[in-house]
Amino acid sequence: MNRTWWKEAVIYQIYPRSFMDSNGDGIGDLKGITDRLDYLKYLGIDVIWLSPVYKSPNDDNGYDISDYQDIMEEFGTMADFDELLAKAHEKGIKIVMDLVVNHTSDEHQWFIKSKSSKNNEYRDYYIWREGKADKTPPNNWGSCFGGSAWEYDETTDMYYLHLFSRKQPDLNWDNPEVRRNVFNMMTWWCEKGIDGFRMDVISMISKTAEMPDGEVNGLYGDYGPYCVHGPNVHRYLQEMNEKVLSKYDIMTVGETAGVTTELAKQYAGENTNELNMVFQFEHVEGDGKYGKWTDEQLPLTRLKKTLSRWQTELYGKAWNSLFWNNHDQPRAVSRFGDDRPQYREVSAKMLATCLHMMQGSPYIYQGEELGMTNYPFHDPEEFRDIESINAYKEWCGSGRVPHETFWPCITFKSRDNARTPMQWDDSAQAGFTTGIPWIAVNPNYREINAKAETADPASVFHYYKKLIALRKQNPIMVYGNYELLLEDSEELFAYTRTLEQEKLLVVCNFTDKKTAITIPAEFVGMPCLISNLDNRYDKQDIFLEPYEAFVLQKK
Ligand code: TEU
Ligand code: CA
Repeated sequence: MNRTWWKEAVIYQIYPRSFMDSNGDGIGDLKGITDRLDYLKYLGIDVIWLSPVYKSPNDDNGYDISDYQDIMEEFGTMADFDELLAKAHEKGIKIVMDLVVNHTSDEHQWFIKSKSSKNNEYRDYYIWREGKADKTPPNNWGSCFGGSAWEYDETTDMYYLHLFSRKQPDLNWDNPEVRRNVFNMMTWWCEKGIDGFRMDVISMISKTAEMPDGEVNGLYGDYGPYCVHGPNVHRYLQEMNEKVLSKYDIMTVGETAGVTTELAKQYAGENTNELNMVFQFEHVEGDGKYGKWTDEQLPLTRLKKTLSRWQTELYGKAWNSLFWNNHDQPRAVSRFGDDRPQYREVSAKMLATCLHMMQGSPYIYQGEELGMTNYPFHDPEEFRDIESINAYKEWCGSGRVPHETFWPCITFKSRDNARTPMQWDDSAQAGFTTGIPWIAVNPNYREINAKAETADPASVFHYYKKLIALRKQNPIMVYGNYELLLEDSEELFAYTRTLEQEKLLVVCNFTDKKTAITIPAEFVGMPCLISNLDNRYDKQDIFLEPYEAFVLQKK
C-alpha cells in the first residue's frame, strides 16, 4: 500500500462559528482560529478541516453559499483567510476546505439569474420542474430539513429542487457549465495553496432524469434511489479529479451519505481516480425512532460489526476515515461513552483509544479532545439549527408525537449539541467570546475547558495528544491489518492490528461494569503502549474497570 501524508494525518474539524470569537460579536471568526493555532500545534494535529467560511446568509450556518470566492462577513475577510492559511502552514498544519457544491444559497448570483426567467442562460444551473396538474409539487419527495423538497416559484410558475432547506437549491450537475464553473472555483482555491477538500453530500450531485414519487416513510417520499449515488456521480468525480484534483498534492474526503463498502471502493479506491477517502455513516445512523431522532444507543455488537466490516473490506483497496462525531452529530462521549461525571473522562479516553488504534485517518471534532458533552437543552427556543427547529415543529408542533416523548430524542441527537462554543477556560462564556454567544455555552465549561486540561497531564486533552504522537511513532497504527476479537461480547470491543511481525492488542470496555477478559497468551506481559487507567496487564485473566482501555504491543 503506498504511503501518503493524508493516510498518516490526524485531522481536526473546526466549526468556525463556534470555535473562537476575536471581536466580541459572539460569533467565531477566522482571526479567532489564527489566535488558537498554537493550541492545535500543541495537540499535534496535522490538518484542519475548516467547515464553510464562504459568503452565506447562514440559513444552514454556511452550508448555503452565496459566493464561493469571498469570505462570510461575520467570519472576517479574505485577507484574514490568507493570514490563517500562511500561519497554519508556518506551523506545519494543512488546511482542507469544505466544498459545498451539491447546492448553493438561493442568494447566489447563479440562482438569482436562474429564477428570473425560463430562458435565462443560468436557468439550467438548477433543477426546475412543472408542478402536477393540481399545482402540487412535481413529486412527493421530502427535504432533509422538513417539508417538501420542492419550492414553488411564482415568477416562472415552476418548482425548484432543494434536498435541504428551501434556501439551498440543488445545482444541476448534468449541466457542463455548472461543472466547469465549480472546477474553476476549486482550482482558484488550490492555487491559493489550500491542502484539499471535504466534499459536502457529494454522493448526491447526480440525479436520475426521471423523478418519480418515492417510497413514503413519515410525511414525504424518499428521494434516495433517485438522488444518492446517481447515474453520473462517478463520471463527474473522475472529471473533477482529471481537471483539478490530480494537479495538486491535496487530500480529498467525500461526505457520502448512504455509502456502502462496495461503493466506497469506487469513490475512494486506490486507483479509481476519484477521492482519497469517504465518510461513511453506517455506525452513526439506523438508530432512529422518529426519523433520525432517538434517545437510545445501539447494541455494541452492532457498532463492532459495522466498524469491523469497514476495516476489513476496505483494507488494501480504499482508505477509511475514522470519526465518532462532527458538526452534525451529538457529542461522542454522550452518545457512545458515558457523560456522567464519574465516567466522562475515562470513557472519553476509551473512545479515543478505540478509534485512533483503527486503520484509517482519524478525525477529531473541536472539543472532542476535551471530552466536551451534549448540551442540557430545556426549551426548543434554545435550538439554533434549522434541522432541529424544523424537526420539532414537524414532529411535535403538528401533534404527531407528544413533547415528552419526542424531547429526549431531539435533545440527544440535535446537531446543536456539537455547535455550542468551544470551551477555552473558566472565565465568562468559557473564553469563547467577550460578547453574547450566538448559541449558549455549555454550563459545564467551568470543569471542562482547554486551560484546565492542557495544564493537567491526566486530562482527556493529554490523552489525545499522546495518541496523536503514538501514530507518528508507530506505522502499525496507520498501516496494520485489523482483526476483530470477542465478536459476540456486548461489553468489550477488542481487536488486533498486524504489520509484518509486529502486533497490537486493543481492548476497550464500553460498559460501566467490571468486566473479565482472558488476554491472548501471545500478549501476556507485553509492553503497554497506552491505557486510560495505567493498570498492569501481565496476567492472562484480568478484570477491566468500567470503561478501561489498553493497548499491548508485541514486536
Ligand atoms: O450534511 C449532510 C446530511 O445529510 C446532514 O443532514 C446529516 O447527515 C444529518 O444532519 C445527520 O443528522 C451536510 C453537512 O454536513 C450539513 O451540516 C449540512 O446541513 C448539509 O450537508 C447540507 O449542506
Ligand atoms: Ca466574531
